[in-house]
Amino acid sequence: MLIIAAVLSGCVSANPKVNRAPPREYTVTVLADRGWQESRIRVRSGQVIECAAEGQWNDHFNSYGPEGNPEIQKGHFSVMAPANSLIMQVGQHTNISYYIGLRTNVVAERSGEIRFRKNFSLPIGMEGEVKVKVKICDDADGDGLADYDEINFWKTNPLSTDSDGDGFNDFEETIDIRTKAAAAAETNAQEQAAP
Ligand SMILES: [Ca+2]
Ligand SMILES: [Ca+2]
Repeated sequence: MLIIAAVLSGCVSANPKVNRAPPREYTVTVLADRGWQESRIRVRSGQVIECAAEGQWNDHFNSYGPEGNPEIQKGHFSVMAPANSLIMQVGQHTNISYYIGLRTNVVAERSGEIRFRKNFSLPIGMEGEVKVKVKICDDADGDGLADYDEINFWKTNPLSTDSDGDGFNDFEETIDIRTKAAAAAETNAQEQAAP
């Protein structure tokens, strides 16, 4: 019996832990005239990295936002992404890059420090900067909703991808709620605006 208890407790400790702390938030400046730029933000494998970027990079002819130039695709960093767009890696010596653009959520495939750069173009003659708001969230059940938001906002189970067991996962259900809430707010505004 003791052996079974030991094995069971081993299983329990292997379960994902729910992190009740609010997400960590940072702002990172990414310069146009540099290569990879370290952020000093470390993530663990499985954490969700939420990025929202704004600002502009310029050369003599054009300005580019974080979404880059969609007419020219470049695949120099193992991701096919618009030229002059914002891209990210987790750690050095990785062959995985992520296209960030204006707004993207990434699940870290490994642990390490995240870093950013402008997708391939010659940095010479370019200037400007893009600011990236970065939010690091734990997501114990891997459903794309942060533990903190599940506990405090959605009131869903941070250890279940389908809290009410109806076959629709929590992420899909919260998208639905968000859409309905936005529509209701719009209807309210229209009703109030009506004479
Ligand atoms: Ca979750
Ligand atoms: Ca459900």
